[in-house]
Parts: sequence; structure tokens; C-alpha cells
Amino acid sequence: MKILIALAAALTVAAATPAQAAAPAALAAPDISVANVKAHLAQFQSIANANGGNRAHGRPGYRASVNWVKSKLDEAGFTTRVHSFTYGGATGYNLIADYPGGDANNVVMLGGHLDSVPGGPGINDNGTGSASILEVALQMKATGFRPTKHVRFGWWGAEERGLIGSSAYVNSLTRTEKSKIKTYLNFDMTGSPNPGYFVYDAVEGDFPAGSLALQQRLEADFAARNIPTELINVGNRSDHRAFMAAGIPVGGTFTGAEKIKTAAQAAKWGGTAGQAFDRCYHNSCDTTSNINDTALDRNADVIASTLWAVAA
Ligand code: DTR
Ligand code: ZN
Ligand code: ZN
Repeated sequence: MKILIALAAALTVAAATPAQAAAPAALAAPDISVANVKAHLAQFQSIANANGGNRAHGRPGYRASVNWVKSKLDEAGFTTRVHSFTYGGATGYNLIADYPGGDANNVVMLGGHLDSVPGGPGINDNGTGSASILEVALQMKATGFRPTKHVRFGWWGAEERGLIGSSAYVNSLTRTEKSKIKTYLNFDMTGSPNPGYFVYDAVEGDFPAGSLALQQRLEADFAARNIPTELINVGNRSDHRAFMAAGIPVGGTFTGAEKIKTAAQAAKWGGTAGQAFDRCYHNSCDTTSNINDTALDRNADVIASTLWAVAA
């Protein structure tokens, strides 16, 4: 009897049309493990602890951060390169990582700054964005995701000095290279201890055409998880700016920094009204204890679901 079942199964496979056999089913985005993201944050904390308490531009803790993230991506088969620049008398470094495959003329890019301020380890700002896109990148490989578009990641240096690294990267691209980047998604502070759930406002921000669709995709992915969001006009306050200035559609999420959570926001999101979203913003207390796990997890899941949708 077993022989008949095996034979039937073999014939079933054989009956699949070549197209069916070749085309992988559309893969659902994975649920990102917040434990894995927190393990990356613990690594950033260890690096800061071993290097004067920070991961700032021009300091050893920053280069050590770049080296570690690069090692994880090299292990996973990404094509990585370190793009160096100078600022304030010091050498800065961007880490660029390309996922093999996809249409090289249609690039989806995700990024976040890897540097901290000199006064602390920068775990929420911006270890959270850096660790989250790292884990999403690793899960692309782990799940065998085969996007039709080409996916690239960027970890930026010297954001805290004025968006220096991301500007240096975009300025280093030829017009043709810029034209191939169709989407840039920025993640800077995604685990604030008294979190809000903000999506970059494409209209208020006067973002390039195509950005509203990214905003709406991010909003929809939070809504699908029953998480209410607010739009935020981020101005020039993070690394989306250089891409926006180049006419590239941009978007992003944010859980809040120095501003105070209102009573209405606390009613919607929980947390503490009358208190900053992140009381340790740009402070030495921005450590691994300065994280809200739920906000970190939810943003990482939305980053993954948005990437899988946009790059499919
Ligand atoms: N400039 C970021 C923190 C920051 C403040 N407001 C926003 C709005 C959107 C993204 C980031 C931010 C920093 O200090 O790194
Ligand atoms: Zn900052
Ligand atoms: Zn930041």
C-alpha cells in the first residue's frame, strides 16, 4: 500500500506544470523575534561598554559597531561594503549591504543610523533601528525570501553630527545609481520606553511623489495589528532627508524622543502622560534598560511586513 501512496505522490509532483514548479509561492513576512533584536542591542551595549561608553562618530565604539554588523551580514551571504567619509577631523563609515538577486534597476533600500551621541551608548537612539533592520535582513536569508526587487540596507555614520553619513552616501551616487533607488525606508528610534507609534507624514513633510504610498503601507501594517498610529512631520530630523532631496520616495516609523506624551496619546497607546517618549534621549541612560519591548517588537514586525510587500 505504501508503495502505491509514494507512487501517487511522485506522479502528483510530476503533474505540476513547469511554471508551478519553478515559481515559489508568495512568502508571508516572518514574525520578527524581539529576543533576536534585543540580542543585537545587547551586543551594541557590550561594544559601548568596552569603548568608553559610547558608539559615536570618530570613536572606537562606532567602528566596532560597523565591524560587528558587517560580520553578521557577511555570514548570511550579503554583499557588504564600508563606505568611508571624513567629518570633524575624523573618518566616518557607512555600512552598505546588498541582498543577492532582484532587479538591480529597482532597488528598495532600508536604513538607520548606527552612531550614538558621545554621551551614551545610543541603544534606543539608534540601536533599535539598526538592530531591527539587521534582524529583518537576516530573516530574508533565513526564510529564503526571493524578492523581485533588489534589496539594500544602509547603516549610517555621523547622523548625530548632522545627517553626515547618509548625505555622503547619496552624494557619492551617480545620477543613474540614484535613479535605481525607488524606495528608502528610515528607522530611527523604534523602541522608546514611553512609546508612541508614529509614521512619517509624506504630505506634511512634502516628500517626493510615491512617498504617500509608503506612508499608507506602514499605516496599514500597524492597523492590521490593531495598533493606532499618528503621522509626524519629521522635517530634517533623520536620514531620510538626503534621499528625499534626491527625489527618492521615503517613509519611516518612530516611537518618540524628547517630546512629552499627551493624555490623549497615553489613553491611546498606554504609557505615561506628561512624560517624554524617551527620558534618556541623548543621555548616558540610553542603555538596554531604556527600551519598550512591545514597541520594539511591533516596529520590527511592521518593518518586515512592509519590506516583504514593497519588494515582492
Ligand atoms: N534626530 C533623531 C531623533 C529624532 C527626533 N525627531 C525625530 C523624528 C523622526 C525620526 C527621528 C527623530 C536623532 O537624534 O537621532
Ligand atoms: Zn539622536
Ligand atoms: Zn537617531
